[in-house]
Amino acid sequence: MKFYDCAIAPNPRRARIFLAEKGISLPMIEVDILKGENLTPAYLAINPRGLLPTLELDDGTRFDEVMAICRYFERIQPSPPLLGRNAKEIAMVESRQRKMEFDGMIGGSEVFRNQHPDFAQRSLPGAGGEVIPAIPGLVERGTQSIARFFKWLEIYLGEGEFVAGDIFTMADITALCAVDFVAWVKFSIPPENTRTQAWYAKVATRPSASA
Ligand SMILES: N[C@@H](CCC(=O)N[C@@H](CS)C(=O)NCC(=O)O)C(=O)O
Repeated sequence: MKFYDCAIAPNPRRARIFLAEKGISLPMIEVDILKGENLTPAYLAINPRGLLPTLELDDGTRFDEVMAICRYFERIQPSPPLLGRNAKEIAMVESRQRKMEFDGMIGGSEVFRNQHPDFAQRSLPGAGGEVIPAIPGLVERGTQSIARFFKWLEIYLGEGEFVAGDIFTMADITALCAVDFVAWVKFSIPPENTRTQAWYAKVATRPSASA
């Protein structure tokens, strides 16, 4: 197997943390997004959408999308469970994970990509040969998504020790990566969100967080 990675990028990090929690190590192939290596013919032959991460199985099958990669490993190595232990938990992890991804990761991406000069013509991730100019108004909308992200994260953490209940799951991994990602564009956990502050201190110091 091979894992096509980009060390600084937040989505590959979600998958790396998941793998580290499961104790799985894979050969990693670094593809530098800032240098545009993901848009070269060599990488587009591996992933025609130019996205990271991508997993390649020993039989040559390749697929991207963090959740697809995580589901694959959850099935072949269920322990420790990171996507829920029963029907109710599976639904809760899915629901919360998506909200952390949409509000936090995508909100952060809207702000970052629509104001960073390196992405002025690459405002959506990946490639298809198109030019996708930045839309300044999306910085404002992304800002609102990030506010939602912090608001709901604090509410969820009032219901249990972790984002989707009493055990650490993929919902925590995505939320952690989103908190660290939105810091790139100068957003941080509001000081009054004390549950989130305490949760962050705990999850950011797990060994997997530095994966
Ligand atoms: N929904 C995808 C998102 C993948 C994604 O957006 N990856 C970014 C890195 S964080 C990327 O490949 N960017 C390529 C680019 O900016 O051209 C997933 O969950 O894997």
